[in-house]
Amino acid sequence: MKLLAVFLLVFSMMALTSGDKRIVLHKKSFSCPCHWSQINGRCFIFVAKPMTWAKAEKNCLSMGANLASVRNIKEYRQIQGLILAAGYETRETWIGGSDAQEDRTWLWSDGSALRFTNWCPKQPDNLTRKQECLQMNYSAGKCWDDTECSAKKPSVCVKKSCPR
Ligand SMILES: [Ca+2]
Ligand SMILES: [Ca+2]
Repeated sequence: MKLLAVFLLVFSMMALTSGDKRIVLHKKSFSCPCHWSQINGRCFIFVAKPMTWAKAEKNCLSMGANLASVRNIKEYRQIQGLILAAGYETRETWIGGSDAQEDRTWLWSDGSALRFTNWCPKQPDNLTRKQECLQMNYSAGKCWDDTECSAKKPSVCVKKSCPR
C-alpha cells in the first residue's frame, strides 16, 4: 500500500508539472484592456484631464497602473503618438519620474530603474529649488523637464499586459 501511495504521489506531481507547461505555452500572447494601447509589451493610456502629479498617479493607481515609465526613445515616440492620436498634439504631460524623495535622484513611480532619459538641454534645472516631477513634451524639443508637481497637466499611465 505504501508503494502505491508513493506511486500516486509521483504520478500526480507529474500531472501537475505537465499542466504548468501548458500554462507557460499560452503566456506568449498578451492583451490590454479596452482603450489601453499596447506598446513594447506593456499597456498605456492617455488621461486628458489636467491633474497635479500626485493626483494623476493616484488616478493611475485606481486603474491598477502607475504613471508611465519610459524605457527607450522608440517607446517615448510611441507615447507621444498616443497623445497626438487623442487630439492633444504635443501637450506637456506628466509621466512617472520624480525626485521628490531626494533632489536629483530620479525614480519611476512604478518602481522600475530609471536608465533611459530624454532631458531637454539644461534640464533638470530644479528651478526655484522645488521642481520634483517629470513632464514630457517640454519646449521646442518636446523632451523632458523637471517642474513643480502642483501644476495640473494631462498624464499617461502604464500597466503590465495580461496573458490572454
Ligand atoms: Ca528636484
Ligand atoms: Ca525644470
